[in-house]
Amino acid sequence: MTTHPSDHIDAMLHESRVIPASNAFTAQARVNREAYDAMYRQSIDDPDTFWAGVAGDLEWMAPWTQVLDWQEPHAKWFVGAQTNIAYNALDRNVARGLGNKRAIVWEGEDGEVRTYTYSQLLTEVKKAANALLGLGVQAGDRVTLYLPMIPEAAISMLACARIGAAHSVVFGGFSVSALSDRINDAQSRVLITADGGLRRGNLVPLKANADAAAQNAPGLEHIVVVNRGSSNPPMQEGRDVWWHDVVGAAEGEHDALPVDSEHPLFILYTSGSTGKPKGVLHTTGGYMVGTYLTTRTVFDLRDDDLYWCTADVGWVTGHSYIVYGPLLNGATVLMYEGAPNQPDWGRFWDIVQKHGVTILYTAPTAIRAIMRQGDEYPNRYDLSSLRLLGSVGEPINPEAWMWYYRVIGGERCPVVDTWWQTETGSIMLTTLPGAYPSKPGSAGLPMFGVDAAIMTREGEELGPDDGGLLVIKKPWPSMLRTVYGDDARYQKAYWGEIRGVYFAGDGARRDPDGYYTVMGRVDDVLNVSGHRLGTMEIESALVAHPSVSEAAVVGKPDDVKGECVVAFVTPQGGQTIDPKALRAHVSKEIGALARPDAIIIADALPKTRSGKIMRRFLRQIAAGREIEGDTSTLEDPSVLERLAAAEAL
Ligand code: 6R9
Repeated sequence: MTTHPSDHIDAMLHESRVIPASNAFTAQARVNREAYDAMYRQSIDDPDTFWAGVAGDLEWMAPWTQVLDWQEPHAKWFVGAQTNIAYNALDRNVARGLGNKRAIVWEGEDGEVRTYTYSQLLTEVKKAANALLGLGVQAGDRVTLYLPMIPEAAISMLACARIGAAHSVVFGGFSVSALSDRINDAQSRVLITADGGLRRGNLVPLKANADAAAQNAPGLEHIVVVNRGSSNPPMQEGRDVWWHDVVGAAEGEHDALPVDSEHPLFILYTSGSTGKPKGVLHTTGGYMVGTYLTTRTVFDLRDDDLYWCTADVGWVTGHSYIVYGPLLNGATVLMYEGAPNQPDWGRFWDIVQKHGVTILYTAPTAIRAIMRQGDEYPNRYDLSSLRLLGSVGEPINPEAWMWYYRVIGGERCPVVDTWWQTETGSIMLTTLPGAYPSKPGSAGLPMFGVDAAIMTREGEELGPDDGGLLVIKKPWPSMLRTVYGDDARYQKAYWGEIRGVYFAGDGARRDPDGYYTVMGRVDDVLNVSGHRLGTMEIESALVAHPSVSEAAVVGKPDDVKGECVVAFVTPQGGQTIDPKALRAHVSKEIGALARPDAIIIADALPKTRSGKIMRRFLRQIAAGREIEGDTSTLEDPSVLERLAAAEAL
């Protein structure tokens, strides 16, 4: 693959292929065209009836008095109802006869396999819930999780939900300071971690990071440690406890706590356009209904499916489509701990063949990385168990879409490209397989209840084929409720950009058939391998280094990662900047995922006379393009030539 990603955007705009699902798939689709049309209509015209109908599939310990209470921009869904999402995911499924069905099939990077039936998972979750209660965790508290992809991650999340404590999962690739910031922001008293997690054969030292983070997290009282790697980390007396001791010794009986529909379920931090990550808060009832419905319909889920989502539970995709959505539906979920290229690039296909995976949900960056290695890897394996493929996290270029469809799906499996966000909680745009044909590169049609539009900054709605800002005009059940501890930021960032609508931060276009093509972020947020990174966050990490005076970070198109990080830095008087040290510094401050791919050292940055850095020009320089646009507002336009001539380190 040698094309440039800017060509991908171009290709997306000119892509005209239309690929229907096979007749065999369409004939049995859970939602066919008539059903989609009718359901979508009702979900927009009469949302109360529509959502009450979906919620009726689940169990509530007290009924709602009102489906939606909307005081813009604050929504309450299933007002006054009580429920418990862990109860719905586990007890309810055991009660309807799924006790012996496999809930989680886990494969470690080292090849170890562990299986939990719904009954076994329920027992483990009850024990973990009792262990957390024993450590003093109460309903309404926040518990931070910093775990590898092991079953205990799902067990911990469900155990928190079971006792009404909100979980805050911090991705295992985040650094010590990112972890302590998140523990402090959420005021967690308990952290659940592991000695380590396997990644490319090495044990990522999670417990050592947790110890270092605890130094700066004075409110932390206990660290629960799962023994994943038998690496024997130091345990601090009185503070640290082993998972196998506290969960192992806990009672196997526990009644799930009925909580209000609007009771906090989790906080998940995500990058925005300022330096400080936002704690996106999701609540119980609406999130449960949204993830339940979308998993069922988008993935056309059946009783005998073996469903595999390759995301990490540290991201929202892991929350909604590894843990909650699939388990609410009584599905069998495959969970894999490690890297896609361990021991080689055939690992995903080895897993598909070995376990008979039927539904695969992964990210374009993984598809492109695997595609680059050639067709030999997938061709070595029998992938005939697959019947549906999904994509999430960033725009998928038509070339990668076609490869996924052809080589992985054997032209037999529909591909669902799903657009959504940490904030939306569940899938918002996608083309339901069996209802409408796919258009490679385009996420497609709105999901139930999603009233999407394309607008200008001024709030003017645009017609077909005009590029603009993607907005959602009505509240939906799984939407975020606020930014934890900062409701003003919630109001401003999401409902204050364009009056009266939810501002997604993405640019998009809708074609005359109503299909949405999402082009990417319009704010200062990068999407690197499907991970959201704020340029301001990286800039503040860079200027925190003693050798750096000023920094500006921009994204550069990348064939595999989608985007990569380019940092422009000016030295602090008299200092020399060592790119290697600077990269290590960013890894330490945020995590390896934020490490700049290129560093350009300059004597000055392009600024307007009022001192604003013109990132637009930096993006052009980073991409090696000609400088375009009016440079006359710059204080010193000659800076641009010097930057363009500078070597990227
Ligand atoms: C689920 C998730 C959200 C941002 C979003 C957008 C990009 C996600 C996409 C997509 C085009 C898709 N994005 N899915 N862009 N097509 N199918 O990824 O959540 O980590 O919060 O990222 O990712 O830019 O705004 P999150």
